[in-house]
Amino acid sequence: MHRRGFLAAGLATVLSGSRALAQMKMDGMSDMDSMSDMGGHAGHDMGAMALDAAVPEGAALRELPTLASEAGRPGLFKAKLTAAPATARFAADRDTPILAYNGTSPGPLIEAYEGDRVEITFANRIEGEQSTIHWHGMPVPADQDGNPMDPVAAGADRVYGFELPEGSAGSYWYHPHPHGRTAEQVYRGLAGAFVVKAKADPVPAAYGDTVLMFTDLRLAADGSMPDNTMNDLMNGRVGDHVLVNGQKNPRLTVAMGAKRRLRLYNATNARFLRLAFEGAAMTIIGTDGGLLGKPVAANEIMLSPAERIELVVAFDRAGTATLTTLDYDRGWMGPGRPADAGLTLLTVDVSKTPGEAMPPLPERLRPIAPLGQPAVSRRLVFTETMAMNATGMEMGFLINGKAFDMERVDIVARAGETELWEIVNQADMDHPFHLHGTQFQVVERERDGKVAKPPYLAWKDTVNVARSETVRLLLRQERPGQRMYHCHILEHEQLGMMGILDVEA
Ligand SMILES: [Cu+2]
Repeated sequence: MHRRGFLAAGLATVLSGSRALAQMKMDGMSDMDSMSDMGGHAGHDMGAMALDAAVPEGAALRELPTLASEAGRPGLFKAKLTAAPATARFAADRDTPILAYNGTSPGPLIEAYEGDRVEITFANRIEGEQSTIHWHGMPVPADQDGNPMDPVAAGADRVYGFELPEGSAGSYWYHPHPHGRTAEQVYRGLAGAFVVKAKADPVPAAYGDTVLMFTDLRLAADGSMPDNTMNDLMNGRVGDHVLVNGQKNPRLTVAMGAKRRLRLYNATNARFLRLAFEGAAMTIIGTDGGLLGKPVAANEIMLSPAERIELVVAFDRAGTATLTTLDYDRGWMGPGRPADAGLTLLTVDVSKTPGEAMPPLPERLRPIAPLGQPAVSRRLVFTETMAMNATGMEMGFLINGKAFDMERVDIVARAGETELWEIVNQADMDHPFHLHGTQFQVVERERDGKVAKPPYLAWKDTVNVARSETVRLLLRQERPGQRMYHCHILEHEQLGMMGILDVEA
């Protein structure tokens, strides 16, 4: 098998180019059905029900365990993260072999402060596989960022060390990024939240601060996690159960009138989460890279894979409030499109008795300065290809016509210079674009000739680029070294939709 491809030997038709893909979608998927017969996961319609193990719902929401610092003094966060096989209980009566950081999935919550130095020893105890830890969204030096070019061998340890600059408070995360194994290591359980706290936080402490990390579980009847199928490689792996902090539809109890600060993380490989809070009022206060300039009321939010959003949710009505999914069509290929709408991810019981009065949310949160005029403009075009080779069909996910090559630098930039990046999606699926090393500002979206400005200025490290859409963003890399940019549907990244940016001092 080609390292970037996958095979569909049952396909009789020779297809090439993304138009062929679109044609297949319109043709009623007869070819794709034969693919799923060969092992493609068909979602909820074909055989999947028989395969599924039931996952119980409704237990009290677990807050993520925090990683304790061993430094014994403020200003230094020092700890160890061990990636290793572990066992989880998702179904009531059987164990699931997973991969875990320090025995838990999601991994332990890391909380540190702006200005802190971080030193984390990573122990890779995954048998026979290299790994890394990528500090997703964080302003860390290139050689500490867990690039695929810097693998940690099975059985080896390494220390990641970096400073958290002033102004870097935000909702980041950590996950593996080894060459060719990222998708599998993440869906088997390796991901955790890293919250950088501000020394002076404008959000009232009375709201609490709770991480809700969404992952996406597929469970076979024996409790195991099935391997990726061809359908997964094409669409990205979507599971059968969306979990919150490892639990299905957990319950949270709050007093009437309570306001809660919630940090929502899409840590799934490939599931798009369009969400609404029924029975409670949402206000967006932050994105990937921290707080907005001012709060923005929202009826619904959209989290594509790897995105985060910070909310204040007001529970002003007694009874039940639910965080539910809405339908979102991200350009599914072939059969087995998962049922996106109507899943309840979290249930909140709001008591009849009012709680203590909550302080108001400030009208201003923190200033965000626009990045200003770019010195350089770049254009990145995303395409999908499908072609026959000697052994079968091969699918490619490309940027500017090229699949990822670890030996090739795709873009050379200069540290400290503002750039305009235009991400053009000419493919048939949405692709969430992620860049390492810095936070960017989305300035414009264009689709069918219509140009729209984003509703608010925000710091982002991941942005969805819908099919046929162009997203323009401004960015500045402050530190030299090699940085990855890629689609955060992890199966697409693995099949080639990634490049290397070399930032020169
Ligand atoms: Cu993609």
